[in-house]
Amino acid sequence: MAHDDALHMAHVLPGCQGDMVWNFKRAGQFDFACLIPGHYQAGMTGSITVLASGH
Ligand SMILES: [Cu+2]
Repeated sequence: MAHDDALHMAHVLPGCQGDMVWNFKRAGQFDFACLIPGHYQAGMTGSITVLASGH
């Protein structure tokens, strides 16, 4: 994944929502995590599956 765009992360207050855009160059399974110190260790992580597009 290319980290060349400020839209790839979002900071939101508790109970609020935000938007971000991730552009994946290939299909696959990718792990993601919060970059705030201690949050990864606290389990603020996840996994996303990117499917190949039909074109
Ligand atoms: Cu966090």
